[in-house]
Amino acid sequence: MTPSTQKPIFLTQFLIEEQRAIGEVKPDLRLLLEIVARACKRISIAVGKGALGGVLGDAGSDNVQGEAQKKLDVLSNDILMEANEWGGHLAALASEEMDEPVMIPSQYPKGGYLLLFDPLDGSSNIDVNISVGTIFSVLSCPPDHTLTPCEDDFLQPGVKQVAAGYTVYGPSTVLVLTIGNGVHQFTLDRELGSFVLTQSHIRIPEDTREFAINASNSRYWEAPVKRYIDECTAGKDGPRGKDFNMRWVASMVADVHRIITRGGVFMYPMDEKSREKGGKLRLMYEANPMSFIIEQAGGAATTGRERILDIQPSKLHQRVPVILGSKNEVERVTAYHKEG
Ligand code: P6P
Repeated sequence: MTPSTQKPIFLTQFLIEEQRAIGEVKPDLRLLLEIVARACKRISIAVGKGALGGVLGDAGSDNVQGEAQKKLDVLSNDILMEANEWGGHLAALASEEMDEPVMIPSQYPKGGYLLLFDPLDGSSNIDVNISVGTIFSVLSCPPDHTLTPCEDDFLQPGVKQVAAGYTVYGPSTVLVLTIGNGVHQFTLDRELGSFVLTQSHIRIPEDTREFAINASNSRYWEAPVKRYIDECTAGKDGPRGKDFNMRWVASMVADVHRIITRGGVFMYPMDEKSREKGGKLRLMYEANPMSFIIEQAGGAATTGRERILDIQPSKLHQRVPVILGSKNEVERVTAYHKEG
């Protein structure tokens, strides 16, 4: 699509037309996604100010994960909370930055959805001006719990997501979204203050020559991962018969967006360093939304041993190994795990 020569399609119009396409017009879901997008616009503005906004550096507090919070972590979380508490679409929210799910304040109406988010993923990159992002996931609240939701209501496998998306705050601010009928990209037009459709029905190449992993952890990797990476780095003279390239931004949103854009495989596998915690990345608001998006774009997402979207969660902040991206590469790594 050539945006400059065609009438722009804004997020609202797209969502209305998309919901007609899948046969069910759910105004509440559309309005919820529009609210999240507006919150991401505000986060984009705050992130974009950098040192001029007085929001760089540490907040002087730790989050539920025991990680030092950046000022922008706290601000982004506040923006998403404030934007979503009054809309009437949610029964409750959950965030990487908060231990417990947050109930909708009593003065506001409740709705039938549960929203989970990592308000500013990759925030350790903020102070060095590298892309960061917001990741979000939408579940339906059990109908008999919308007035009295509890943590267990969030513990649904990723296949139950009704929507998922991320916004990457990079050279441009890009929202990537699925409501179960393909993956679509919207770029923030800063003059209009609106997200404009810039790519629809994105498909990830099934093969790739690019992998993303934090290679400093190689001494902790399991044998199947070592085998896969060694084969990639052996290049065209090795068993793969082709050279590979490596990228690692240390910001999942940026690494996944590169894969959505040109293919590749992203790996934060189980390793001896993170085994005790179950992995590095969080299932509910990192792995699940990203896996939904990747699968909707024709890719694959596993822990190395099982499909991520099939995992039955046991805890809100549980962690999992993640291998996702170009289908044939993810299936190869998963096959190596099966071979042991
Ligand atoms: P490491 C960011 O903190 C994050 O959760 C992901 O966005 C990213 O992929 C990963 O951790 C980076 O981890 O160990 O390379 O710093």
